[in-house]
Order: sequence, then structure tokens, then C-alpha cells
Amino acid sequence: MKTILTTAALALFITSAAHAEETVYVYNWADYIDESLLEKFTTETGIKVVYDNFDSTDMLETKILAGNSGYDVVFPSGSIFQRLIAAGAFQPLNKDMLPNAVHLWSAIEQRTADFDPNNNYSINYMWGSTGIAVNVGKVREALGDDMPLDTMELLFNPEYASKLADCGINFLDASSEIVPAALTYIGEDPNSQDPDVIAKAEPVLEAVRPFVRKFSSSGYITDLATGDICVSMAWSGDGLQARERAAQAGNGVEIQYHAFREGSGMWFDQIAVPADAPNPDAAHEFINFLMEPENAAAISNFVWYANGNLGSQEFLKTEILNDPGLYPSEEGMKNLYMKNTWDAETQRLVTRMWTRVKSGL
Ligand code: N2P
Repeated sequence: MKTILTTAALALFITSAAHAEETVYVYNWADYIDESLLEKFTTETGIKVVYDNFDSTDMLETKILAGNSGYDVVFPSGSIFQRLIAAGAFQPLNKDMLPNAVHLWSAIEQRTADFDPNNNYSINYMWGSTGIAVNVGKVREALGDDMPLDTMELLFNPEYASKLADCGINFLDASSEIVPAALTYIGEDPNSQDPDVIAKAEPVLEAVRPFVRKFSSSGYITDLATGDICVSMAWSGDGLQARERAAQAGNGVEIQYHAFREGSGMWFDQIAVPADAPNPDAAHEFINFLMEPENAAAISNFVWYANGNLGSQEFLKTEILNDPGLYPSEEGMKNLYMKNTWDAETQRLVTRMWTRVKSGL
């Protein structure tokens, strides 16, 4: 029997064969990709993917700053980006190797340039807000039908938090999210670098600490979906993944995600290449693959986060593109603040505070 290869198939075959022995090492947030894309990348390029997860910026930062992480592609958040650039942690991207950059969305690139000038070192992967995910039935049962579900009061006011303790409160284990939110709650600037202002977050957190069941930044998606917790500070797409998992399980749990009515932080998760990446060429191929509009859309359709790829929008599920929690209107954008990078000293202060709060000291 004759095998007839089309030109396209032949080209794919040749490319794959050329990379047969190569591997790209990738380090990304948990619950943040459709893993079938990793196989698709290997089929298209012949490059294998080793894909590891983290669930806090601290884990990523520690690994990158220690050097020799072995990773080729990493996903740092904007909130730590300037510190990592200053430490020489990344190599500039070679834009010639990223033809799919034409699909990027300039409205997002303008914002990410705040922490990565000219977007020299990174491409936006996903972006979103940090707000609140609630189990509608359980919260109504505990607090009545009139209680708004999009308010920080549920998390930071002991009067309400004490009533939600039994059905379960989760805080993200992320000081860079919790501390600015606590400052917003008491009417302070979430971006303050003033140690005296930052210190004001601690009593706010201590007052509700006895009512917090968990500090989790990844397991909370399942905990919400199964009804094991009823309210959590949440990243937008994680809240919506919980909503979808509950709907699929048909267990009667209804989850909603809201940005905080008092104001939510807006964040950007970037794609970057460590300065000491073992295989920067494969890293660029992988990044270019992620920027293919169909692929960027497939990821957003799976993880429920907005992305920075304008070309992907025609491939997005309409319920994602039209969800104001994901792609907010100009009006909705006004209630989202950008979180600056804390300098290393301020971050140490916040990390120590966070450790005290978590341990309940
Ligand atoms: C994905 C978490 C995204 C992190 N599970 C928000 N920056």
C-alpha cells in the first residue's frame, strides 16, 4: 500500500523529526491550561513538554531567583515582574521567533508595559480580577436573601464571617492579593508602600482569622464545587471553573463569581523565559504556539480566564466573551485597580505579616 503524504503533512513530519529529542520544561499555575494542547504542541513540533504546576507567586519567585530552575517557560504575575527583571531573572524575548505576536491585543499590552517596559521580556497569557466566589444557597441561608454577594463584608467583617465559618471560608494563600484587599476594605490605598499603612491590614485579618477554615490557592476550586466551603476570595476564572464543575456534577451547588463592589485588583499573568533557560529556542516555539489564536481561545474556553490575544476572540465561547466578569466593559474596568510591584523590603514585611496571620499568632 502506498502512503501519500500531503505537503502540509510532510512539512509537519519533517519539523517533528528535527526536534525528536527535544523537551521544553514549563512551569505554570495549577488549573491554567487545557492539557490536550500540550500533546498538540508535541504532534506539531516533535518537542516534548514537561509541565509542572505552582500555586503561588512566592513558589515561582523563589525558584527563579535561586537560578538553575531548569525551566524554559514560566508564568510570572505582573505583581512580581519588576523585581524579577531587576534581578536579571529573564531573557528578552526574540520577537523574530514569535510571528503570532501580531495577534496580541494592544489594550492589554499597554497595561502590561507598566511592569514590563515595551513588553521586552513577556507576553500576556491570561488576565483577570481578584474577587469573591460564593455558594449562593449556603450564603443566603447564613445571611439572608438581602445580603449582597459581591461585597468584601463577607470576608472581612467578623459579624458576617462568623456566620459563614460553619459553611466554610477560604482565603487565597496569597499575601499580594489579601493585603491590598484588606487595605481597600478599610478605605486605604491598596497600592500603598508605606509600612504604617500596610500594617493596618493585620488587625483586619486577625479579626476574621478565627473564622477562616482554609488558606488555599488551588484546591479551593474543588472545595467550592463540592460545597466543602461556601465563600472564598477567588481569582475570576477559578471561581467560574468552580461554577462549571458544580454544574457538571449536578449536585445542586450554585457558585457565583463577582469582582468586589468595593474595588478589585486586576492582575496579568505573563509568559517569560528565564535567563538561564536550557532551551530558549523551544521556549519561543512553545510561546508562539500559545499565541496561535485558536490555541489561546481553547485555553480560555477551558480555564474561564480572559486572555491578551485579540485574534482569539472570534474563537471564544460567547458566554466567555460576553461575561462582564471576564471581559468587563469600560465602566467595569474603572472599578479595577492595577497592583504595583512591592519592593523586596515591603514584600518581606508583608510576607512576615501573612505568616503571623496564617499561624493565628
Ligand atoms: C489559576 C490561577 C491564576 C492566578 N488557577 C491568578 N493570577
